[in-house]
Amino acid sequence: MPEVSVVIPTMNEEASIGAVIDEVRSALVDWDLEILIVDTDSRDRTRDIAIAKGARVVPEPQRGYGRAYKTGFAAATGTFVATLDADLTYPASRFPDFLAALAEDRADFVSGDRLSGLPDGAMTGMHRVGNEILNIAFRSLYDSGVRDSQSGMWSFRRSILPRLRLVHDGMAFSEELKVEVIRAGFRFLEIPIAYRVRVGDKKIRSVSDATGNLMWLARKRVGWVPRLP
Ligand SMILES: Nc1nc2c(ncn2[C@@H]2O[C@H](COP(=O)(O)OP(=O)(O)OP(=O)(O)O)[C@@H](O)[C@H]2O)c(=O)[nH]1
Ligand SMILES: [Mg+2]
Repeated sequence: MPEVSVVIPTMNEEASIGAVIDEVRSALVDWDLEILIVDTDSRDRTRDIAIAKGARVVPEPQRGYGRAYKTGFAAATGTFVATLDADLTYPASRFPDFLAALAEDRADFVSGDRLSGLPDGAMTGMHRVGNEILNIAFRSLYDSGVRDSQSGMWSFRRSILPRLRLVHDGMAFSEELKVEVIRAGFRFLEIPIAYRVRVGDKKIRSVSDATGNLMWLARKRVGWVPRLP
């Protein structure tokens, strides 16, 4: 059993996936790793590049960021799970700090906080405002101090997964995961990270995804969400 499963969702990320896998490997040289890409029908060289770099491809034909993560988590075998986007935005070099917090039992779930020290130009103004609206909603609905509710760079012990009720298939999965971690009473730690400008085309529809995420936060708060299959 590997120590760490790195799970990366991909959909047409040939411009960056190779460099992301290289960064992950050099950051985690001291750890026994498996790298899984969960791929939804990439029509470019994403899968070939990932295989050439020693990653395992887990196909997930149904679209959705949350769907990809649920499939990836089910396929992971490591003691720890670590995640990030395939677009070179998140600094894999910080994974050792994330894993140290878990291994030293300072936290049960670690999330990268992109917003505390955001470099100029890493996010558009709209993207930033959208994030802040969602963060204010998250903090007030869930009475928590979460700084970056939409971050997608996480590390946690795989053994906590059965305690989390994860149902969302889309972009709201990111906030749902954090809600579930906090509700289950796990210790949630945010580490400030340096977010970078995306390589390749984005896959989100900013306004409709942000509106959907806001609705989901409210629905989840009152329990108006689908049951687990
Ligand atoms: N397997 C799979 N991966 C997806 C899907 N949608 C997005 N992704 C991946 O999930 C990650 C996040 O998507 P992004 O387009 O980067 O979304 P974002 O980070 O919210 O937006 P940016 O800030 O513009 O990067 C990327 O690695 C995508 O390739 C999907 O339907 N299936
Ligand atoms: Mg991204």
